[in-house]
Order: sequence, then structure tokens, then C-alpha cells
Amino acid sequence: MTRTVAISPFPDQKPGTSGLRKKVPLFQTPGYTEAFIQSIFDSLEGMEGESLVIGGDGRFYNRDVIQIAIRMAAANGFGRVVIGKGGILSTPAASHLIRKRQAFGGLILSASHNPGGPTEDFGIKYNISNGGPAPEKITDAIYARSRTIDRYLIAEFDDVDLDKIGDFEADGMAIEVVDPVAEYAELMETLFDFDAIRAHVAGGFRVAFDAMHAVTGPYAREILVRRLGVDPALVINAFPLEDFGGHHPDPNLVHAKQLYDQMMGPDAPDFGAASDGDGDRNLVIGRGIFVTPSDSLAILAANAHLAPGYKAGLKGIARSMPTSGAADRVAAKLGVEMHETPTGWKFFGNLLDAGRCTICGEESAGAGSDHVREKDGLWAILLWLNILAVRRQSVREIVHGHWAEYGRTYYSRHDYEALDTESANQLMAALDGKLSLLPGRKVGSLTIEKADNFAYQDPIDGSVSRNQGIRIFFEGGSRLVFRLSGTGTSGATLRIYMERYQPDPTRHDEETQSVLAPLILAARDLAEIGKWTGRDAPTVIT
Ligand code: G16
Repeated sequence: MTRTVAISPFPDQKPGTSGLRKKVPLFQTPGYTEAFIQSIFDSLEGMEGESLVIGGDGRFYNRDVIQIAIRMAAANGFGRVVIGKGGILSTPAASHLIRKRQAFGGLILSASHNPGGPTEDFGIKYNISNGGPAPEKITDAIYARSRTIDRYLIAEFDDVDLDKIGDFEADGMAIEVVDPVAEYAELMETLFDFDAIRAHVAGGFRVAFDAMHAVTGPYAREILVRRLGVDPALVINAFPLEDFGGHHPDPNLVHAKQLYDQMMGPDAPDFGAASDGDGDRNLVIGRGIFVTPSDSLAILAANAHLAPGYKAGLKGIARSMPTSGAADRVAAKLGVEMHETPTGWKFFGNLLDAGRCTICGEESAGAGSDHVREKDGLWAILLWLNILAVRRQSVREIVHGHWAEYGRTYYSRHDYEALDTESANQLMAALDGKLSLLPGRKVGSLTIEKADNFAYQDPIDGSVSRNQGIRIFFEGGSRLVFRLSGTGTSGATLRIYMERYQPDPTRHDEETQSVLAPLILAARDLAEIGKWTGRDAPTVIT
């Protein structure tokens, strides 16, 4: 039986970079979660009798929202829901399931790398039938609908047993609970040479992985340990917890410190990696060397042909605008297209669908390919392992060899978190307001060549996205980018991205922050960070 429940709209349901992310107590406000899910369904056409994939990263409140989503899917006419056992699906695994089952779309419940727990973060994102995040056209429609919504539809039936794999039925809708790992692991076996990786591991190549008590634990146990023979003692935090053990499941040098210290210490393993809350990000560290996500993208693209799934070569490479230009040099050498998109994986979907690129990546620890339409943490790790198994070199040798061939792009991101939103907006507006005055101006030892506010026209559907970050280019090839994060849940986060290209191999061993010091000073000066934020240092440096 379907019930229609009257509600008043909530004013704050604007999807950000990756869906709606808010604190759990807000999602628990009566009608809040339902209003957003109904706004999604009301923005879609033709879902009658179709399939919907539902899964989440297992964080606190995941199971409750899955039960709500199942009942609302039934009431809104879906014919089938496909759910990961225990309500768990990594984001890339959900993308794969949507594609494989030719589902109409999917609901992914995650706040990614943000902390979880009763007072922490939760998120809901809608993915379309290509398996990728809904494009802006749809997220704008969802937001517009959320401003006027006056009712939601929900079916009345008992909670579905999420822990039993199998086929069930409720209120005329088929319910399929699937193993969240099996189909994803099969896909990985088609892309990578598991025999070669297994042999390399058996020969003494030591792999460490930190699942951060997040969704990739079960995937790592199955793929890395069971199928590839990685020592289980080196796979840490491998059981998902609703609060990620009280940590941020963010694979960076701050939150994956245990792994970082291990990789920098004596007797470090040969390869260290981590993934995030929902399994779409990756962190790669070799013995004694951290690989920036921008370099990782470039190295993966340059070596992808060594893995069976990419032996035919790449159709093109895409990166988000703030990601460094390292991958551009690889594309130029390979003679393939290079695309620069705004931050957010949703912008890669059209390019991948149109066959205009094979590999995509972002500075925010994301890389992926046309195998799904999300970034994919374990995919990146397995591609690295495949490359290492074929080249039989250390991570350090591969990275330094890459720099010697292409030059090194020194790169860093400085985040100022939990700023007053109004002040952060003022800072950006003030900077935007003086862009036309900047060319030719000297800041310390640097001279500004040009400056703009990045706008992107999608080459496939022609849609235009403006105001995607302020770029300041300096003579000699250095660049600063300023933008506000679209994934935070408290106040605003200012992100400053800096890069400096160094072709000379004798200068590839310098300390990143020192190399970037002139840019760091220029950023403070140009954006008047102290004046607008009252801060004299960033909260996180990656
Ligand atoms: C999401 C998006 C990414 C984006 C990242 C950072 O990642 O999917 O495309 O790069 O947010 O966004 P921002 O700089 O706006 O915070 P995730 O892993 O959080 O889903």
C-alpha cells in the first residue's frame, strides 16, 4: 500500500560537488531524507518498472536510509531494486552494477571521506544510467524541485533483510540483495593481469593497504588478500565501522598517517595504498616516496598499456582543472586528446560515453577509467600493481624515471577549513573583481601572465559551467588556483592549488613546499587571506 505524506520544502537541499552532504541529525529531521529522495524521483522521467541500484558506504544511518529508499522506490513505480548485502556498495561497485544491470539509475549513500557517526556526515547522490553522477542539468532540477515539494510517496511494508543475499518481493517490486564484492572483483580480473601481480607478490613484493575502516575493507580482503596473495597482516583497518573508528576516512597524509609512517620508516613495504569512505579515492605511497594524485594520473596514463584492459592504448586523458598539468605532457607525447574539466567526476561522464577519453583523474585523490563512470580507488591501486609487476622496478624508480622523461610538476594544495562562509565568499569575490588588473603585475619574484575565472563548455552537449575556480598563471609556467570546496558540511573550505614545472632532472629532488614558497606567498598576498579569514596558515597541506 502506498501512502502520500504531506511535507513542507527544506530550503537547503542543493546538491554540491557530489550530491547532498549534511550532518546526520539533519537527515534525521522528519521528512528531510524523504523530501530529497522524492525530489530526485520527481526530477526523473520513465522509471516505471525499471531497476534502481541502492548502496552506501556503511556509515551511520546507512541502513535506515536504505529502508526508506526501498519503500519510496516501490511507491514511485520502480520495478526492481538491487541492493548490496548489508546495504554496502563501494561507489565504483555501484557504478558497475548500474551499468551491468542496465539499471535506470542508482542511489549512492555516502559522504565519502567525511567522518561518520550520529553527529557526523551523511550524503545522498543520484547516478544516472551510464553509472555516473547525475550531470548539473539533473542536479539543478532536483534542487528546484526540493524548493517546492509538498509531498512524498512511500510504500508500507516491513524492513527488508539486507543481510540475506537473494531475490525477494514487496508490494509488487522485486528486491535483489547481491554480494557487493563479487561482480566488481570479476570486472577487475578482466582489466588487470592478476597472474602477473600474484607472481610478483609471491616473489616477495610487499603490499600494504589501509582500508580506513571504510567500505573497501571487504573488497581488499577478497581481491588483494584472497586473489592476489597479499599478506593479511599488511591490510589494516579492514573491517568497515559505522564511524570509521572515529577517524576521517580520507586517504591523505594527515588521516592515513599510520600507513605513511610505515612507508617512510625502516623496513617499509614496497607499495602502500589507501582508499576512502566509499572506495572511490586512492592514495599511493612507495617506499620512502609519496606520489601526488596528479603525478599518479600521469604515470598511470603513460603506463596503462602494460595492463591487458588498456593494451590498445588510450583514446584520451581528462583531468579536473585544479589537477596539475603533468598528465597533459603524457597526452601530448601519446598524441591523444587532453580534456580539462571543472572539479567533480560528473564532468567526465559525457567524455567517457563519447569515447573521447579512457583515463581520468583529479588532484583530490581520484583516478578512474571508462570501465565505470566513477573514480575508483582499488582500480588505481591494481593498475599501479600491474605496472609494477611488469616493470619490476620500485615506485621511486618509476616516478623518477617519469620525471626525467617528462619533467616534474611540483604540486601542493593548501586548505583553509571551516571558514565563515560569508567571508570566504567575499574573499573569492574580491579576487574575482581584480582579475583584469592582474596581468603584468609582479608579486614577489613572480610576474602574472594572465588570470581568469574558469568556465567549461562540455564538448558533447554544449552545456556551460561557469565560476569553476580562479586561475592565475605566472610567467615561466607556474599556476595558482583558488576555489571553494563543494563537499564540506561546516562553513566554507578555501582550497588553493599551486604548481610549478621543472624540466631540469638535476632539480627533481627538492622539497615541494620550498619550491612552491614564492607561490604560497603570492597566494596570501593576492587573495588577502589574512584579512578575510583571520588565518595565517592553512589547516591541511597535501
Ligand atoms: C568529490 C567529487 C570529486 C571532487 C571532490 C572534491 O569527491 O566526486 O570529483 O574532486 O569531491 O571536491 P571539493 O573540492 O569540491 O571538496 P568525493 O570523493 O568527495 O566524492
